[in-house]
Amino acid sequence: MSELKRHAIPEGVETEGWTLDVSGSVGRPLQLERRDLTAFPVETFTEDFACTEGWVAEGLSWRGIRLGELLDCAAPAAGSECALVRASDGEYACSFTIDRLAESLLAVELDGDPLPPEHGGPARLVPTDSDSDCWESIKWVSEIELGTSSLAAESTARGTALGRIDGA
Ligand SMILES: Nc1nc2c(c(=O)[nH]1)N[C@H]1C(S)=C(S)[C@@H](COP(=O)(O)O)O[C@H]1N2
Ligand SMILES: [Mo]
Repeated sequence: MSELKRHAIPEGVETEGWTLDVSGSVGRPLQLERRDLTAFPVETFTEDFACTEGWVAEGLSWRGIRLGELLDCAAPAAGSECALVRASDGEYACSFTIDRLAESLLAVELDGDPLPPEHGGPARLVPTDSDSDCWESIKWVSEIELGTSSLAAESTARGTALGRIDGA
């Protein structure tokens, strides 16, 4: 298979009036709308995406903003080491070190088209390191909360993804 799998868009996901909050230990909290993203430079990142459920989508070409650019605007407080990235499908959340998050893309295009809502549009967090897990590619990103490493305890993404396998 060479395409992402199509999953239903969960209830409560708002793709029309999308906003992204950057909150927590920042000097300047942000609330961004889709059009605010056009102020940032875009980059392309190409990868094969593999899900632990056993499927692969080859050669995906993501285009979006390097998260570090966004984080700089929010002026992270000294000592911010971790971020919890939340999505609008219920309790879905995943923690990242700030350094890893800064290297990730906030993707708004996939293979040359605007990122479709069924794949997380308008914006999906795409880690750019080679050993990322499928649940870290976060669809419908709604909030990035900066803080200490204690935020990692609030991660639900891994459990949600692995629970889909156990329950299969
Ligand atoms: N918000 C959110 N993002 C998510 C998930 C999810 O349930 N909610 N599932 C993850 C997992 S486990 C996979 S494999 C991919 C699936 O991406 P796709 O639906 O575009 O195929 O989304 C990831 N991102
Ligand atoms: Mo997955």
